[in-house]
Amino acid sequence: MKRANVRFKLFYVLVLVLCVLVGCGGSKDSEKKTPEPTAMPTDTPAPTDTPEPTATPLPLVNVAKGKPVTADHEETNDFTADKAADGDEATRWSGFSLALENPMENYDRWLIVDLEKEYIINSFEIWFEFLAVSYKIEVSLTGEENSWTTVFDSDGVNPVGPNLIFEEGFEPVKARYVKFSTYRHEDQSPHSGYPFCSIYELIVMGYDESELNTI
Ligand SMILES: [Ca+2]
Repeated sequence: MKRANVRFKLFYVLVLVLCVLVGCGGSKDSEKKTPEPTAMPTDTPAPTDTPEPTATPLPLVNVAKGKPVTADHEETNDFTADKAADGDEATRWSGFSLALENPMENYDRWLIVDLEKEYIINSFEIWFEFLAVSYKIEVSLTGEENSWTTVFDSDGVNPVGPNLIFEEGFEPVKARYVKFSTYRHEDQSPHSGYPFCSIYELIVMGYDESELNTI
């Protein structure tokens, strides 16, 4: 019996030795392994923007340049109505007012450009030498008395000069005649006006619709 125990112990010791030699403390496979670094995901290529369809630019030009101009008043022969649309920024039209001498005198002055045919227009620019009252821009297909549509009204916000440039846009409209006219806003005193309505250049931006259709 003792011999059996001795053999058993020897066998047990032998097993322990083998375990130590072969690593019975657990399978190497069970050891925690440093996880293999996962490959960095490749960047998903950003979707390329679908290019916006590019609108064909409108062939806007100054359709008032060199066109016939009339006005209700010309200060002198040097400041005639045509000077407001001759394309020369050094020449000007001036309509004289007696407002300072006679506060009850009518401030109103007007100037009309005949574009000579119908255009689609959508903005204007005025190079003032001086103006201290309100003004409107009206358009018409015929130029007749009741045919005018107001596309801009300064409504009391007035370009008190000198040498101010005002540019305004409006909804595109078909027109042949463009009228600039002044008036005294209700908030303006009779004495607030300057006796001149003076414009270096009235620029009207537009295009010929019939030419656009052939592009
Ligand atoms: Ca001019």
